[in-house]
This record gives sequence, structure tokens and C-alpha cells, in this order.
Amino acid sequence: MFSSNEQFKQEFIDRVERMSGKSFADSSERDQYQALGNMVREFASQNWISTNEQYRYSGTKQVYYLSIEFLLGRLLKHNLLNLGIEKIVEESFTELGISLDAIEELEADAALGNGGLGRLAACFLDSLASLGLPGHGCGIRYKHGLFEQKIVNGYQVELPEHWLRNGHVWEVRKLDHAVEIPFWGHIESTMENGRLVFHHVNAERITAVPYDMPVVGYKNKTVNTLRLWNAEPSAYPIHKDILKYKRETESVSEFLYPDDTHDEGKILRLKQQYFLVSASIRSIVRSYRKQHISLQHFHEHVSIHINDTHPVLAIPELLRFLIDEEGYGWDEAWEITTKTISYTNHTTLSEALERWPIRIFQPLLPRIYLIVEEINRRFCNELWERYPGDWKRIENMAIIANEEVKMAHLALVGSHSVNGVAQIHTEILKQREMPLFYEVFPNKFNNKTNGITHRRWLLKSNPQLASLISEAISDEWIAKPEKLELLMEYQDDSLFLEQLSKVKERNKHKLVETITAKTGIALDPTSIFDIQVKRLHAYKRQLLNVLHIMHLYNRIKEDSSFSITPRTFIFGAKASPGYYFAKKVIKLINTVAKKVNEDSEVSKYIRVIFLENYRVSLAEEIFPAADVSEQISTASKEASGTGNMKFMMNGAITLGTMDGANVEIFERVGNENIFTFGLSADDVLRLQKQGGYRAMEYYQHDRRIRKVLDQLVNGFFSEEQNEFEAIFDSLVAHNDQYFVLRDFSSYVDVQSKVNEAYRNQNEWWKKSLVNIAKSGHFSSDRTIQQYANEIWRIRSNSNVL
Ligand code: 26Q
Repeated sequence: MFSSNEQFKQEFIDRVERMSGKSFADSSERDQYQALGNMVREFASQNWISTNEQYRYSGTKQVYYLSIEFLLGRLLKHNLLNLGIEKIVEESFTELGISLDAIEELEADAALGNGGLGRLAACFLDSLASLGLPGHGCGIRYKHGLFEQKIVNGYQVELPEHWLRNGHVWEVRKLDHAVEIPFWGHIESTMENGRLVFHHVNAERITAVPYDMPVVGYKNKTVNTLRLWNAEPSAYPIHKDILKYKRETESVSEFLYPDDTHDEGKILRLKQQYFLVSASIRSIVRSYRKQHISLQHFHEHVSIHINDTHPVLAIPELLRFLIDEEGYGWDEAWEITTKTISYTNHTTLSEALERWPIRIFQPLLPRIYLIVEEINRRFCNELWERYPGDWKRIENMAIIANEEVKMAHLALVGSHSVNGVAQIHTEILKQREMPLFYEVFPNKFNNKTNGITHRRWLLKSNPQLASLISEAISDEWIAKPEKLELLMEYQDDSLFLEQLSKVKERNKHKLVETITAKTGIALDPTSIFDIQVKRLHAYKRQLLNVLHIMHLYNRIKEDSSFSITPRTFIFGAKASPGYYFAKKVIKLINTVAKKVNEDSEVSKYIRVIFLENYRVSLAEEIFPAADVSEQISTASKEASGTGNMKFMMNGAITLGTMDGANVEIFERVGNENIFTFGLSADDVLRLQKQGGYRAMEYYQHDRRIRKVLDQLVNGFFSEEQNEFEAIFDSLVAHNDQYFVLRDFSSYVDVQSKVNEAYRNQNEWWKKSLVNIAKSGHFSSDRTIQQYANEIWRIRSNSNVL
């Protein structure tokens, strides 16, 4: 399409003028962004159409990835890169005196997700398309994505996010593919031709309108689809109060729920879940129908994956469709459904497992509830035959018990595959969290260790490192990330290590500029950049990190001869708005930051920065600038983590517990190239069985701990005395559920090992190199290929294109 810079520039200028109605000279950066976005989308459209046609005519098996979250971030540069036109655009822009970086800044992050789970879905879409696999996303087009975070006087304040304010160039509204979703009402049954037929009467109908986004594969002509559903009023409302109906309808896709296990049982959340699932299944079946007359072989041509239990109603919905709308009997419908659906679990925290009270579920989704009841009845009967008289076991495994629907149980029973997201996580699921189910369905359980797309998290976000790598080992790693291993040859190449350190230095400088522009705080780019960026959760233990910083402050103050390698501690984290403890930790970090940074004696050695509004676009600047990657969750609690992989791929060294995918990072890089500390998952599980440990003793006997904890409540920060009382109590009075004090000493020790290691620069960059070299395994291409081969049984068609 763009054969030369000249041709591109001409078309771009014409486009800007046509779209904006201004002369090019008068056009704004936003006009230019809009024009470029449109051109790129149109460019991708040709392959989008041919990919769809090719899927339709070849009849290849399709996978649909259902997820309540897709944390995409920005798409402009990502699409330019994958389409292979970023060079021509960049050069042409330079010739026109336009900065592509400035234009990129105008795109709002599509923040339709909270964190790990949503970002994983986005990485998976990129890998599916880049491997030429027929896989599509189905999600919700939230009007408001994850809230924007402001820090005011050290406190988190949430502002509504509005990514669609200036429109979104990548989406295409497809009104002719809209479907209607019924809620409320009741079910009547009649006998027709000797068969029970169910009618949903007096239902309130919501129209689901799809907005499609192209998912561009890396230079391979594949363009898959992300279909996001928008909730709109139906053309034939039965409601009298039409405005109220409109408001209530639109509220279904109004906002993304912030990850908040304290805020369960909201009816709107369940409505969102069914809305996503029902709209997606209807549209999947409709497109299947274009090639097949009956649904008898549906599971041979379609795979539906559910990202955690949030879309688990896909199981009863597909059953409902097959039985009520297609006339299948239960057994046949059940077989088709279970063979179609597979499920990923993302958590071991039992408090995070979804459960819905019947009193909410049944009135909202009367037909689906009847079906879930029937699934439960049949499942309990089977259990009764296998374990006669074992009431306790059956009650523990039932899908409906204690007036609640247990979504994870529904997922386990109604799918053919259940996977965890890291080896240790899958083992914990099998042995501890779901052993009863593992006993009944041993073959369903499998592991798929998470991955990240190296195209966004290395090639796009760290172009200098990407070039350095390509110069050394050729650019083969882009198509085959496991080739990064060839870098192992350069371990003793001091010139290469020197260049590696220079790239890091430049990336640190860049981050410093961003931070200084935002906060006015000057930072030392030669200090160790020690970074913890992730959602704020007690189990992720940002608290351990900040307690250690307080301890360092005390050491520097107490002992004038104490000296350490200068360190910059950087945090980025959003707390769910209703999560009191998490918000207190944010306040503590900011309070400590102020105290440290304003004390000239201390700030010689350490500085502390809390970066406001952590999000995908900011993350792209952060990972390339990191030296140390903080992955310090209480062992057994972090299912996998994916930030750990992004840091590793950018040459940071992990400082972490043996939890989640840290364990697999450890196995790959070896003891020499990672800093581990703290209790193991087995230790934690053993201690928990004994009812925990005595946190008070650590407070009483370790003077470092006592000093730091006292400072939380003795007005040391010249704050209100009880400002951090809740944190103090969580540790001492409530017996420290997350083993913060228990791991404190070990954390202090490993932190001082980091200091020593950094002093030997040659050795440090060697470690950094090994991390990069071994990071190919954590590409989501590897993960997706495993899902494709072992769960979905789909194949690439790229050779045909
Ligand atoms: C639940 C109820 C009501 C509202 C929201 C939610 C909710 C929303 C999002 C619950 C959980 C989430 C997100 C969970 C998540 O991100 N889990 C992370 O998944 C990653 C990808 O597998 C793992 O790497 C992380 O370890 C895991 O914490």
C-alpha cells in the first residue's frame, strides 16, 4: 500500500485535510493522530477481510477467548510494528517535522482490565494472531475503564476514566450483528410434540451491539478479531419508564469493576457476566451456522475458553442454546458443551473464588438457574454413586450449596480442561485447593505457565535493547523468542556487557526525565533502580518493601559510617477503591517517600518514588529502566505473576520469593542470577495449618522490626498518631496473615546481597544478560502454542495465506 515515503506522505496529508477540514499546516496533532489511525486501520482491513474469508472457507477450528477484561493499552505503534510499516511512517513523519512519539501520546490507553488477568488476555491475542492461529477475543466495551489514580497529600483519589472521549479509531460498530439478551421475567413450560419446551416470559431485553477491533499478527497477514459488546436499549422495550430503562440498560457496559474481593455479589456484575457470555455464544453460533447445518459437531470446529470463572455462564448458556433453541436432549447437549469449553484458574486465594447467592442469581437469570440446578442434580447423583453415603464430600463439591452457586465448581464440572498458570500454582490447585475434584477428574487438570508478548514488552518498549540483541544474534528471536538463548555466548564479552549497561543507563535517564517532569524530584540514574509495580494487595507485600526502606532510613540515621550502594525505590500500584488496608499502604509509601527524599543525609543513599496512575503505557517506560524486579508475594499466594517476566526480558534481576512463575525463572536462570528469600510455599502452608506463627515474638525480639513498627504509631512521621494503626494491627494484633515479619530478616539479608552484587559491575551485567537470554521461554507465543496443541487443538493456517 505504501510503496515509498513520498506516497505515504501525500496520502497522509490528503487524509488529514479531508478528515479535519483544515489545511495540513493548520492541522493539530490530534487531527494527525486521527488520520494516521484511520489509514492504519484501513490498511489492516484488507488482511482482516481475507483472514475472515480464509477461516470461513477452510472451515478451520476457531477458538474464542472469553474474558471480562482485556487490558490492551495503546495500539497505534503496536499495529504499525506488527503491520511492518513503522519505519516508513517514522521516516515520513520526521520528514514532515512530526514526532510519532508525540502523536502516540494522544491515544488513550484502552484500560479494560485491572491487572494480570486482563493484560494476559491482551498478550494472548497478540500471540494468537502472530502465530497465525484462528483465535478471537470476546469482551465488554466498558465506557469507563479502570479508574485514573491521583495522589493527593499522599492519598489515592480515583477519577473516572474516559478512554472513548475522543472516539477510538480502532473499533468498528457492527449494528447488523447485534443480539438481544433477556434478563428477569419467568419461565413457563409447555408440551410440544411430546417434548417440554421452555418460554422466557416478561423478560427485560438488552441489545448487545458488537464493536470489532482488528488484532494484527506480526508481519504475517493474519488479522483476527476482538469483539467487544456494548449494552444498548432494545428497539421494543416492554418498560413503561423509558428513560429509566435506557439508563439501566446502558449501565451494563458502563464501567469495569475494580478487582475487589471485598465488594462481592453486586447484581450488575452478574448482569455483565451473562451479557458477555450470552452475546458471545449467540454470535459464535451464528457464524458457525454459516458453514454447518447442525450443531452436532460444534466442538470439533469451535473451542471456547473462559478466562477465570467470570465467563463461566458460557456453560449453562451453551447448554440452554442447544436444548431450548436447537432441540437437543440433555446428554447430547452436555457432551457438546463440555467438549467445547475449557477453563483457566488464576488464583489460589479461596476468598477470591466466585460465589453467587441464589436470591440474586435465580430472579435475574431464571432459565440459566434451572439449568445450573439440573447440572448440579446430575453431578451430585454421580458423586453419590461413586461415594455412597459420603454426604460431607458431596456437599463440599456441589455446585449449589449453602444458598449459593459456586462458579469454580461449575467450571470444573462443565469443561474438559482446567489449567493453572504456573507449575507451582497448578500443583497447589491439585493438592490443596481442589483435591476432591482432582480425584474425580484427574485428566482435566493441566498447567500452562503464563507468558508475555515479547513484541510489546521488548521490541516495542525497549527498541535499543532489541537492536543490540539483533546486532548480536540476528533478528530471528522476534519470530522465535527461544533464540534469545543465543545471547548466552556473550556472557564473557565485556564489550557486549558494556553496551548492555549503556542501554540500561539510557532507559534509566529517560524514566528519570519523565519522573522529574511529573514530580520535580531529581533522581540519580547511576543508583540501582529497584522497582515494584503491580496492583496493591496485602499478599503482594508492598508493605514488606516499605518496612525495609524504613529500616534502611534508621540504619543511615543511627550509624554515620553506614554506607550502601545508592538505590532508588520505585513503586506503582492502584488500590481497589474499597480496599482500606491497600489504601493505607499507599499512604505509608508516600509518607516514607517524603521523609526520605527530604532528608539530605538519607537521600544521598536512597530515594523513594511513588508513580501515580500506573498503567500499560507507563509500564512500557518502567520495565526497560529497571535493575531490580521486586516479586515478593507470600509464597503460595501469587498464581503466576507476569510483571516478573517483563522485568526479566528487559534485563532486570528478580528479587523474589519462591512463588508463582518466580520458581520457573529461578529454574531457568539458576541460583547465581536471581535473589531469592523467605518462606517456601510448603513452609507457608504448614504454618497456616498450625494456625499461623507468633508475629508478636518477632516484634518483641527483633529490635529492627520493633523500631520500624513503633514508628508506624508513635507519630514519627509527624502524621496523626493513628494514621497507620491499621497496618500495625494487621501485623501484630491480627497475627500477620501474610508472614511479613516472618520474612523480614531474610529480606533484609537478600537486599544487602543485591548491594554487594551491584558493586561488581561486570558480574551484574552478566546476570542481566543471562536473564534476557533465558526469557524467551516466557513469551506468550510458547504459552499459546501449548494451549493450541494441548487444549484447543487448533492449527495455524498461515501457510495458506
Ligand atoms: C471479582 C469480583 C468482583 C469484581 C472483580 C473481581 C475480579 C476482577 C479481576 C477478581 C479478580 C481479578 C483479576 C485477577 C488477576 O489478575 N489475577 C492474576 O492473574 C494473572 C494472570 O494469570 C496472574 O499472573 C496473577 O498471579 C494473578 O493474581
